[in-house]
Amino acid sequence: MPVPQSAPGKASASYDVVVVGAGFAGMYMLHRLRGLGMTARVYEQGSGVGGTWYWNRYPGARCDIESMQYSYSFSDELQQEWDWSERYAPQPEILKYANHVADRFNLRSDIQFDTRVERAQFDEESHRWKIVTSDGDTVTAQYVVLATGCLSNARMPEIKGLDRFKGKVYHTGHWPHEAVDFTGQRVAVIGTGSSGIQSVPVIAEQASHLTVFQRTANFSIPARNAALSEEERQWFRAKYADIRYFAREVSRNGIYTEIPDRGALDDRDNERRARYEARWSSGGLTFMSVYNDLALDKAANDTAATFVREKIAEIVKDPATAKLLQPNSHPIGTKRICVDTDYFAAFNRPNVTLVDIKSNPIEEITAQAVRAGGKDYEVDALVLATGFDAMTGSVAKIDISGRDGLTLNQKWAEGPKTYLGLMSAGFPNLFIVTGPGSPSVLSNVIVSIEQHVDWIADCLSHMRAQGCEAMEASKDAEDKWVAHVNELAYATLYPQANSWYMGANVPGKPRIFMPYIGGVGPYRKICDEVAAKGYEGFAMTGAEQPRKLAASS
Ligand code: N01
Repeated sequence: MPVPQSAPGKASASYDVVVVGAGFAGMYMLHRLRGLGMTARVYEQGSGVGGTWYWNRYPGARCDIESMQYSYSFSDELQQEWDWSERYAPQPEILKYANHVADRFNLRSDIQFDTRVERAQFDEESHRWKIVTSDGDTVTAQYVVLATGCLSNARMPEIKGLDRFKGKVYHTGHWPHEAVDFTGQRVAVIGTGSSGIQSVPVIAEQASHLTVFQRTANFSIPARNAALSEEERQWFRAKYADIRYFAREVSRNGIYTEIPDRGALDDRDNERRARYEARWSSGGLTFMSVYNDLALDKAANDTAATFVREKIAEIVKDPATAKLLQPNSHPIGTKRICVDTDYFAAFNRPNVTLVDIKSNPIEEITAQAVRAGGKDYEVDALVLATGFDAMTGSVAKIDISGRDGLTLNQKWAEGPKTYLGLMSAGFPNLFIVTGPGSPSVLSNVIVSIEQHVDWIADCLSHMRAQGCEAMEASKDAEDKWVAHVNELAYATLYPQANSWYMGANVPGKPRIFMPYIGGVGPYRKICDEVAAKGYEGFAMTGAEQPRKLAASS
């Protein structure tokens, strides 16, 4: 198929679509837009493609979803030809894959790297967006697609004295491109979410001493990572049609795995233990799919949480350290469960110390130490594994104004409001890929990315066929969707945790459960039905009837 491309070189004037971000979402969006014959410009603040996999280069970074599934499905040739080397791909390999996709589909000519979108302003007369970039360019586009990622805005913790520290400071979400060698150094890791848990065992191998500062103990399941054999790859490849269908249409989380047929309390103690043992041995996120009520029923959840706590006590030799590492503050799975390689065992090493900063908070950072509980822990380097301003952080950094000059930050001041996680009322022709209110971070995100991108591309094609030039979520549909997202979330145990799903990790951020918990399969059906009913809940306006939109919102 001939691929229409926008003029290469300096952005000058106008495009059908401006896409923000060249991660997995932005790249696939560009590919689909070209297929529709639309002109598009992708702006990417990094110097390369890959999004989260471009930035998160910390030691031990790898995907917690199996590589054969954490990959694009839109091209059968691509999925048949790419060789994943391990069950869980390490970050460099995922980045290599992203670059391969960019080259294979010739995407780079429409991507402008090292460029941030600073501002986007909707013009109500022309129904077009005016976009201002960090290099001072102003371009216009009929549509803007925010493919900015859910976990791409690394968050520096507010710790007194951080700027006075004389050693090197690294954030896991913004890791340098050159190799970092901790050999012979005293290193501190602050934070024990997925990034901390993945990096601790690897840094421990290098550092002369590693001190881990833990505020909240986390549940983590062994990855059981291993090299993939050619046989295993071929098994997946032969079954890809079924696997991808299941992930998209049937599963709740975009992962090919058994669907549990019973609750945890339906089994006797020994049967339950045997099931948990089996999943612990096979490893990975699907530990939470042993039973169908682990996210719903506290008593059921307690059985899984107790099992993991017992495992931690078996692995960690020092009882006091084991006790500190046993999570007790939240039901298992209500903070994103971690998947590790030898995390708990790392605390058996003589060069690793755990410091409990829940009971003895960090007071300050001095020129050469982390001071907590009145004690100075002297270190040469600080690793901040303190997470992200998730789901809304990267959108909030762009100054977006819609109808009547209302900014998206003003509209979302009390929490993000979207219809289907795809659009926000008052912001016509602005789409969000895996936005708040969609399954996004509760799923194998590439499955959710492909679903959103396909939906948006089909929608643009429909608008073109109907001669529409603007589309907008109605406020009524949005209010109902936000209520639905909340109702489902509060029927689960998730809101019991101070998680980044709730915005609880960012001081001052509104506490609202942001992702849609109803499941990937059911969510897709809802989106498809909305489209089949002529984009129910959205108002579309043709060039000749511009007032209809304003009246409907
Ligand atoms: O971030 P987090 P992350 N002082 O927010 C602590 C994805 N991911 O980068 O829990 C001291 O989970 C904070 O403590 P607390 C994955 O979806 C995927 O680890 O707030 N401590 C917590 O321990 C994941 O869920 C992979 O009490 C402070 C930690 O820092 C998401 O990204 C790999 C602090 C932050 O944990 C985020 O993970 C990595 C402070 N001021 C990440 N502020 C894959 O495997 C924060 N903390 C694909």
